[in-house]
Amino acid sequence: MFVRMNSEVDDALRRGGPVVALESTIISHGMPYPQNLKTARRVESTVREAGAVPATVAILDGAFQVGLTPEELEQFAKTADVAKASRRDVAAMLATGKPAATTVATTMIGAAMAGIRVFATGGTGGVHRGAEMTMDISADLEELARTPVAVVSAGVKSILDIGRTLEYLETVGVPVLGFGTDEFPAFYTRSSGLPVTARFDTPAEIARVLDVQWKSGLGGGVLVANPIPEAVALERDYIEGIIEQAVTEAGAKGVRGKDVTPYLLRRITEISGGRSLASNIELVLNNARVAGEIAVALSESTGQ
Ligand code: PSU
Ligand code: MN
Repeated sequence: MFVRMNSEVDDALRRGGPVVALESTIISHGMPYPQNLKTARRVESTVREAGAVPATVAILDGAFQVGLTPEELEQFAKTADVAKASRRDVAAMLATGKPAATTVATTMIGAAMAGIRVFATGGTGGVHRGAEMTMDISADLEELARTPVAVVSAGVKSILDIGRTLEYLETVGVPVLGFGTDEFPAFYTRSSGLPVTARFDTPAEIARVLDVQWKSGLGGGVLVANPIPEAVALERDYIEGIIEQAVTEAGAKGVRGKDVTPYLLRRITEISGGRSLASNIELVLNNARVAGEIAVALSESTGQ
């Protein structure tokens, strides 16, 4: 009732074919126009090249729309004031029929409603630096705990407290699978010094773990951590300096609540003069490819 699929996604799911969900907040609040639109289109093509059907998710006309038309994609890329909807915002958005972009948490909700098991993004939300004072912890983490979707990301940006984010995921029982890595990646850099739950080197092995997670009744989500390609990774000291500046500015300006993450993402792009954006785009494409391959492997092994 509250989910609508385009016909391509619907057909693929009916025959047990591979589908990859994609989020819309990364388009509306995560990257500037026009790079956001160009990236969203390239991400969809990358999923197709891997053999899966892309399904960008957003809230439109009182339902989760799973699979956007090119015009709808453009609307989310160009409308500066489109709302960002996390779990707590969903009922109000659906009831009023207002359009909203979906975060990792709400894209997982829409994907699960549609029956999609694999989702590609850039980075997820997590425990913010200073959360011991602000209690700013992304709803993405609780969603990972409860909703059975695998999220392929390049780890989390160090705008967050990566150690506490992993502690939280451990507490709520979310497997963090390293794709070709023993270490949890830190978005712009390949390492964080912190271990993943388990390492796997092929999409088929990841698909097998997902199948066990869900068939065994363990349920909930899985975070697949896929490091940024070496060639486009940034130097740790360079990006850390920029992130610290952005976090300090956000504190001084009193930025709060759902505005914190979009503010930091925008400032990091501005301060780096677009250098961070180029890396961000490449890691998202890399995640889309790996998610496509995992979706294909899952579909081949389980027909879902
Ligand atoms: N981190 C990024 N890029 C993003 C986001 C996070 O590197 O675009 C977006 C995602 O949509 C994520 C959301 O789900 O920010 C988290 O927001 P919050 O911290 O308010 O939960
Ligand atoms: Mn928050």
